Amino acid sequence: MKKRALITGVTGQDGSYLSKLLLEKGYEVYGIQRRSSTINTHRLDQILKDRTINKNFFLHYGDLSDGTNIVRLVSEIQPDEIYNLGAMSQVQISSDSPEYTANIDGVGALRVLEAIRICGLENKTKFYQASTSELFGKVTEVPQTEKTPFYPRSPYGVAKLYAHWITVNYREMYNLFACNGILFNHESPIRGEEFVTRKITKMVAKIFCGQQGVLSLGNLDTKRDWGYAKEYVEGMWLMLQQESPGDFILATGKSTSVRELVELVFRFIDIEIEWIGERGSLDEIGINKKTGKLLVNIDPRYYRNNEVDLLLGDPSKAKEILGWEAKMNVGELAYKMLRSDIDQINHNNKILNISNRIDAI
Ligand code: NAP
Ligand code: G4F
Repeated sequence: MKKRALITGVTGQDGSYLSKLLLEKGYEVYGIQRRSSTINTHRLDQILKDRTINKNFFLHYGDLSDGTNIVRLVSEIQPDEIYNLGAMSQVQISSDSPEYTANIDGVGALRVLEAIRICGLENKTKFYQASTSELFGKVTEVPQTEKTPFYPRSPYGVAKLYAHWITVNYREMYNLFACNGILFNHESPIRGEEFVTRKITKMVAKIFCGQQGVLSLGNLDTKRDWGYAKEYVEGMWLMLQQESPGDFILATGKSTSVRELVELVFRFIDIEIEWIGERGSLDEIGINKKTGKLLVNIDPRYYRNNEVDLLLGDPSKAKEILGWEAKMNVGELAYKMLRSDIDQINHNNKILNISNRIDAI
């Protein structure tokens, strides 16, 4: 019998990488897809077109707000593993929709855990919760470990805090094999375009391909621990393959500011950014040092009321117990994303070389 995995959030960045990984490992993969008026499966196109693996891949309509739907799917599929990746995952937007975020990101996890219990699968189904470094919020220590106290700073972070603790509670109350993956930011060429890394690589790709544009950003001086999503989904899987369940940080152990990331991505296209104006003010701009052309400005709409200033994870526990370690550094990651964004714009395949200065990072 093939192992069966059920994935919520299958159409997202992590859902698509995890589906591919599990299919390659010989699983049957069942994904919960939201009904939408536009097609939302573009990240799954490769799998859907690949005859060698798509026969083991099944999509079902559902939603984390719909408890009966989840119970029915869990009852029909009888999964060995459930990965709860579905979420309203944009931190800033969670302030516009705090109640929805609590319902999906917080209570949604409870609905999946209850479905396991209602179906009597406590001894069969292992559960992974997509927990997050946003829980550390206003950090109380650097770097953050599994023992660092939580201090979330957004409706997203607070909703995820509920999901995190209800997962721990179901593990302790019902002896469920339930793990929280406390993942630091992880990106890829299929990262959502409203996240800062992809926003930067997409705009720099446009500029490189001769299109007009200025990169409008918020706070340039926040720092994130950015890793490669494809490596992180392997860590999720490893958590569910251990003898006993637990909570694990996945991170690179290095952090970079938004400002540094902007500079490095522009450097790939041989542009050096010069910052002008008071550092950290709304008037600060970034220009092309050689030509004086405006390339970066600050838009207050992207500033956050409750900013999380610095995230830096200590992944030692994952290394020691899971044997997991991040391999790709932020420079290689940014290069990969930029290359992919250029290739998407450059349909006629004109050869466009960007300088690969990863070594300089
Ligand atoms: P993503 O690309 O935004 O994907 C989120 C997924 O959740 C999408 O498939 C989305 O469906 C689905 N979803 C949204 N609302 C839903 C609902 N009401 N019911 C069911 N599904 C719903 O996020 P990601 O980057 O892959 O992240 C995966 C998970 O890890 C999320 O829970 C996120 O909060 C968490 N996380 C991410 C990071 C990171 O850096 N990427 C770090 C820590 C934790 P549509 O495609 O229809 O929108
Ligand atoms: O790319 P971001 O929107 O990611 P953020 O808020 O760190 O959240 C991501 O990582 C979390 C893990 O720590 C996940 F749980 C969550 O689901 C999501 O995947 O913003 C990164 C930083 C922030 O400090 C933000 O203020 O970049 C700063 N920033 C500056 N200008 C911007 C912008 N962020 C966005 N999205 N857009 C800007 O223009």
